[in-house]
Amino acid sequence: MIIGLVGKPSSGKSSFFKASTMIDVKISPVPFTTIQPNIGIAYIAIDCVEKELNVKCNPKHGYCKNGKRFIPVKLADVGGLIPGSHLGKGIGNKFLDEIRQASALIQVIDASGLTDSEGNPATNYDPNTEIEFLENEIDLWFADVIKRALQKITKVSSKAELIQILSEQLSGLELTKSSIEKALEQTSYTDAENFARAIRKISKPIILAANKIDLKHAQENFERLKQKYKSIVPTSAEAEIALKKASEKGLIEYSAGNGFEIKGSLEENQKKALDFIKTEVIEKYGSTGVQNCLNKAVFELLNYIAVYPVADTNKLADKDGNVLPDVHLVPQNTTAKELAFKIHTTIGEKFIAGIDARTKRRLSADYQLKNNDVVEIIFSK
Ligand SMILES: Nc1nc2c(ncn2[C@@H]2O[C@H](COP(=O)(O)OP(=O)(O)OP(=O)(O)O)[C@@H](O)[C@H]2O)c(=O)[nH]1
Ligand SMILES: [Mg+2]
Repeated sequence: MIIGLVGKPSSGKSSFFKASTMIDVKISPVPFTTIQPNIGIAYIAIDCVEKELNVKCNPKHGYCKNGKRFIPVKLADVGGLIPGSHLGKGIGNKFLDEIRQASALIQVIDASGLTDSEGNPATNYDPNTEIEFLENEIDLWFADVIKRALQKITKVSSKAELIQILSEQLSGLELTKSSIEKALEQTSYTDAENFARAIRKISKPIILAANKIDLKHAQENFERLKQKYKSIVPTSAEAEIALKKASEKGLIEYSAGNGFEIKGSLEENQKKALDFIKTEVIEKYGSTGVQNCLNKAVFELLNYIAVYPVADTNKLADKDGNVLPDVHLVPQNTTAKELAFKIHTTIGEKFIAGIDARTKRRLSADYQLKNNDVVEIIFSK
């Protein structure tokens, strides 16, 4: 799965990226610092089922710490968008092609209101303005990609054929047939711009990260925006970077998504910085919000669930004996057979049945998986 970070210049996209991946990318208050996209691995955190099932897991991907399972996802940080990017303003919008395959977008906004639409210093800029223009720029980029694909369509004789052709032509956008169908219910594909807006909303929903929440006025802006937008999470990417660094140095005990405990002896400036994060971020919002925002993108915005495939329901392991080796993040209503295809095309094609590891019950091809299901897929050899 890919999650894309979008937003105006200087909102803190690269800071959010660094806070999530700990890859040392360039961060600066100068607009358009990022030109070449940054791609890295971030983690979605869930309560691992190892405790409930009384085993110790050996993840093949990601890791498990204190019962929290960290599942890798791809995160992409791209350049800043400004009003008119679709007309080539700023650095244009072509770099968005890097996030064609994204399942969800996180718009990083500067909740402090201390930068304007182009990322330059300002006082009392209303972050609502950037939320609105940004969605529009994303939709117009999407419309461009879709228009180019639609040019190749000449004659269609049925709705099913239309959906088939659209899904082939738009395959680069990682769209499901059902999302195309839903968009077609709202508008005709010949109205490319409205069709693009509809399908963008369905296929690449946006969650807001109200970033720089540690700064003055950010709280009041956030409280106001919260009334209008359902998917919005207060974040301080800068605080998350500082906590992860302090943790690496052994100064604090910290696990992303929580508060922290001081354990080393601190210099005066380190103590001051950590005190600030504690009173301005952790005590007000519970965490720096970065982990929370990634999690919400997957579980609330996309409504995904986590499932654990295993090769042996008694040992809860793969064929090499790794216990609970994998966790897959899949859309709600994913069936046992669809999961088999996600694991491997051949396993999907040779699917016989699934087995629920908890009940040992047999699961049919169209069994809809539930969150935290542990399943074995039986397939013909
Ligand atoms: N106080 C505070 N400053 C932040 C936070 N996140 C980012 N910043 C600062 O905001 C400025 C811009 O951060 P970047 O991460 O480079 O922003 P960007 O969105 O990647 O910018 P472009 O690449 O130019 O589009 C830097 O000076 C960061 O240190 C935050 O949570 N709190
Ligand atoms: Mg950047």
